[in-house]
Amino acid sequence: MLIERADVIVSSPGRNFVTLKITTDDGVVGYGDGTLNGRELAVASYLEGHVAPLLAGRDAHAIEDTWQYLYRGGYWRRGPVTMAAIAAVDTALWDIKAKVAGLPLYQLLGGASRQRCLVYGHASGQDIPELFDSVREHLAEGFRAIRIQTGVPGLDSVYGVASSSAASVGGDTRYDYEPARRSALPAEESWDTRAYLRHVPSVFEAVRSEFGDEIALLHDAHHRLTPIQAAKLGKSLEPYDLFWLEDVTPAENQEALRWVRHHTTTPLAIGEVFNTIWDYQYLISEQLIDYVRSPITHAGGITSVRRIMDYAALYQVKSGMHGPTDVSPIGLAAAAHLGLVLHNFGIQEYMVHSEQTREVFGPTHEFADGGLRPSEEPGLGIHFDEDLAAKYPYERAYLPVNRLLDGTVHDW
Ligand code: KDG
Ligand code: MG
Repeated sequence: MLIERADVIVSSPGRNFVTLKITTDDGVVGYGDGTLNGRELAVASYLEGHVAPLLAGRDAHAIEDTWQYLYRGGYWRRGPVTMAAIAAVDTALWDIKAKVAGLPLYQLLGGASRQRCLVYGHASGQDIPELFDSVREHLAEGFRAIRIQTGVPGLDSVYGVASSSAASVGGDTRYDYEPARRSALPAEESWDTRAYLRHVPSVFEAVRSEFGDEIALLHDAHHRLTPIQAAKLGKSLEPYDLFWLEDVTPAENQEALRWVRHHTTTPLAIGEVFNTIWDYQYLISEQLIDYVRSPITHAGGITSVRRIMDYAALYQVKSGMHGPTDVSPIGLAAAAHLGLVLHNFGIQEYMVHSEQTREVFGPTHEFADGGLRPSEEPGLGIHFDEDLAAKYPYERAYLPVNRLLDGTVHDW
């Protein structure tokens, strides 16, 4: 069975997505996600100009060979654009293979190790009462693990905290928040680390005393801290028994996490901006992290995330794949299939996509009892509606930029 063609579809049902559609000479169609938030057109151009022309005529079943052909054969390795493009191809080929086999993808990957993948949702609020409402909504929906983000006194807006205007995207009753905003230029937000460090422990204290010890709590520091600030935060959150503390320092300086580790037993998660196994080699072998955050969409697809997780298993490091709205329902479906199989699965992030997004992608995975389970349909279980997607053309959108109070551009 040969690949006949590969088509790139950029659409914006509620937000921007890059979707790759691969069609075989037998007429089997597979879909892959290559969405790179705020840089979507770079992946689309990489796929259209440099990858799609190489795929026609290749054996659709030779997934590993195609992965190596695109990764090693392209000479230029790694990087988010390259690895999102390879991820889109890899995921679409797994979708095809499973459809041809007549099996849900998880069966081809080794079969289920659990009933469903534990997920965490995003509760947030500008202040404690708003946050509590959001936590209550999540509990009512069945979430057992919840990420907690709040506004910080003195700061106008904080990334990751839902604003009521976001509810207009797609018309859902609940909408977590949209990481990127549609605009010609990125929004600029101000940031004050000292105010943040003072505030966060009091938030977790309030949440634990209101909701008890059973619920798993997570927090994302968005790479904003120096090693010693991160160590202080980890230590100050120890009484609240976090499931994890995410992205405490910028991911580039990996040695920083050793400093954090020296000071705290709060579990650490990192890697949503990493894209290959090489980004994890040191962190995992030195046992500086507890959870791998790379999503299938940004790290070369199912083939390479599986490889990272098998390596991580040697060190008892677990998965915690990135799952914001900028990972499309295709990427999320792939994560649900792989997560069901992985022995060292930890947790899956699950931000609910807007209704518009779900209408276009037609996902069939199900959320129940605090977890996701892929459907039993052959393949990924995605029913992508191309005609509907065409009604939502790309709209420029960016993640916000953070500035410190003195005006300096900051990490985030
Ligand atoms: O595209 C970037 C966002 O998806 C990211 O900032 C969200 O940090 C995030 C998370 O953990 O979901
Ligand atoms: Mg994050």
